Amino acid sequence: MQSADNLRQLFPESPHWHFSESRTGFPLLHLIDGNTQATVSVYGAQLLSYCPAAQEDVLWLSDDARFQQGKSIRGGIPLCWPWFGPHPNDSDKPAHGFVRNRYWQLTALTRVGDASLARFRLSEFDQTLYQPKLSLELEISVGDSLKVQLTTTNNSQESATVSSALHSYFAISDIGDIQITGLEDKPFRDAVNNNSTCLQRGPIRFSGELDRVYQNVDAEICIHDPGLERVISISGTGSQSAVVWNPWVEKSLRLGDMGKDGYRNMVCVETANADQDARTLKPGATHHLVACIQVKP
Ligand code: TA6
Repeated sequence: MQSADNLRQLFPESPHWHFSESRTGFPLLHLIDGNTQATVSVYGAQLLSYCPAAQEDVLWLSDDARFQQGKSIRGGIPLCWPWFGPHPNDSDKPAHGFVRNRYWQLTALTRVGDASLARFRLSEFDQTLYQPKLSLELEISVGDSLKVQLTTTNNSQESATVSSALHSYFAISDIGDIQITGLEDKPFRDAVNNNSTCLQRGPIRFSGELDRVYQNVDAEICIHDPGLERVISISGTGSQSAVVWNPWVEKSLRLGDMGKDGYRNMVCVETANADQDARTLKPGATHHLVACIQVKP
């Protein structure tokens, strides 16, 4: 595990990046581009915060987020890989895979144009959890927009199928006041209605727990937030599925780390390769799952 001090030696701090530690000692990377800032936990290679200039944080992080080894951090952009949701046939394995509960290696910090870029890598997997010889790289680019790219490479001689998601938690004024566009007329699996397949009619609005996996996603998804007077735009590439989720009251209590009424100020819109959008990589193949996030006034 690279400590904050190790990282300072490897990547001498600059006006564009510096390191700190969470209250539990997790190394944190702070990326700066002018008046735009982002914070990334090396544990999980997980974005925790993205504040464009003159904007409130675009990402939501629970007040009760646990920074404990072996647990996922509630908020930001957790990485779900190599399976999305419960393990397909082994309930003893962790939901959403295992890479969000691992320390990654920070391998590069640099400037590209007028953006600050960080690259992380995870290539050693616990063989009891996962056998295929795949490797993972995450690239985060912070500038006027945020680009998150999760790259899977199949280093084996066998094909491998992976489902995954950039499980983005967005900060909103109030769940009752927002609406989400860009998924109109798309089919979705409704996880709170016996996984039935339905069709999206009009914009998405919230009045209770909502947990849907949309397919045939091919356009920008927008979170319209009149309370914060902004629109958060999410565009995916290498993805034809998207997950929209709010746990509401009961599920928040069961989760236990959503904070008091935290559900009112967050919504997940996840750029994914989920369900039938899982991807099969031939030997030597590479797949990029990318989310581009920006705020429009
Ligand atoms: O992406 C939506 C979802 O699959 C929900 O069903 C809920 O389980 C959520 O992810 C959070 O999962 P987690 O394992 O992070 O508590």
